[in-house]
Amino acid sequence: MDLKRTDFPPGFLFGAATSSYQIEGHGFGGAGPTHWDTFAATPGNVVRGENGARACDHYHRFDEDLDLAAGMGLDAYRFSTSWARVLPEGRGTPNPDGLDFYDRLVDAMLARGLKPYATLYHWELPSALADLGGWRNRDIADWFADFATVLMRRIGDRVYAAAPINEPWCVAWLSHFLGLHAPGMRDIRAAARAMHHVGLAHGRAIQAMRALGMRNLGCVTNHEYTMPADDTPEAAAAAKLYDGIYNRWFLGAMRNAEYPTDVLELLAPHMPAGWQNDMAVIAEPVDWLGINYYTRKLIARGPSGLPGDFRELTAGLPTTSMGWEIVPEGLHYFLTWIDREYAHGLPIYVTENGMSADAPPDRPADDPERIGYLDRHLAQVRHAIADGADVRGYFIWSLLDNYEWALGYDKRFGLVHVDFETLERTPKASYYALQTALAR
Ligand code: IFM
Repeated sequence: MDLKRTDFPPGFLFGAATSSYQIEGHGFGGAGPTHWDTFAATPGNVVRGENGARACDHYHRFDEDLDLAAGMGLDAYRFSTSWARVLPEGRGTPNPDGLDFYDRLVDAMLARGLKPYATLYHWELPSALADLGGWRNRDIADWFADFATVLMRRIGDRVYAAAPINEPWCVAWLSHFLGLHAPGMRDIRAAARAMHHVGLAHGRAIQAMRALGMRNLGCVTNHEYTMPADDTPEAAAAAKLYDGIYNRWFLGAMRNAEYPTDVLELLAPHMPAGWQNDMAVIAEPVDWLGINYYTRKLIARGPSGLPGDFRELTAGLPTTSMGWEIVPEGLHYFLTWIDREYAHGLPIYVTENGMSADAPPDRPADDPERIGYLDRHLAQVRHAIADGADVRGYFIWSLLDNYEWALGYDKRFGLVHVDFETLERTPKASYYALQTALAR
């Protein structure tokens, strides 16, 4: 790996990211059922019907996992908290074991010198709230703020930074329009409502955490570098709308208190009444912006010709084992564009970047492609900083191989290999490459 710590400004943070349902083992510790458990139990949704009941058993092995994170020389650890572990019914009586778990987890990070970066919600909605309409129900904003209060009353004094929701696009569009994640809906009215309520819940949770005196609060959005698949006006229009839904909707609302007009043309008929009155709450001030970046998309109009129906193409570039084209310059694009258009002086963190890679079965810790991927993306981070973007940190997805949602346990994003039979952890070559680079 070419990089060394001193290539980055003093204080630049290096971290790794994970999420609760993907690693903890949701079956342990009295967590309530979630919409991911039922989505996975419904045939056809998840490869082999796999779920997060055991995952990496981080619930019992977090000391070992945090030793690995600290042993790599990381400065920070980005984790998420399970709503259903803290409040098994989504509201009402907290689960004492759930609160104790996050309490111990945060202390364990601090004991190892890792700054805790908490995300309140990374996709496992309590089933009791899904039964009430989940993200389609406006009340979710208040339920979520109450969850934020219950949890952060316990750990908020020690988390270094917090963000309410990971990747609002996935929570809303991927899950309610494309139907590829829980709750697996394909309905434009459901999607429009989720697109709005996710932002409202974000704003209400920021207010709730501020009321507890917390600082260093942010938002985390995911982005795909979008281009038309060909020179036709249809492809240009499709790519523009895709970019609006994916890249401009949430940042527009959270940072500028407005939705992009091109996307509103599509969604306005399906939005909840009075949505305009919520924009100030959605745009509640934050202290930093987090961006998750993995790939680009070449977009053409979909077969139905309806707006919102897209075809996604590739152009033969090298891909990860997810089939995602590797386009590091997209990271530079987003860091500089977001710095210009949405940051308004706030620092930016790359809160997720990384790749899934298959390794030969007899050498599961061999991952030269990941070393190359990280090197090339970190070079783009440096380039963006040189171009004036205020980037303060970089988190690799992910510390461990884990549950990759609808793709089950096949896709391996970890710096550390996990044997899902024995649960043995083995640092990969990329782990050691980073360890060396960060010590330089
Ligand atoms: O595994 C996911 C994570 O949950 C959210 N961001 C993208 C990752 C890779 O798909």
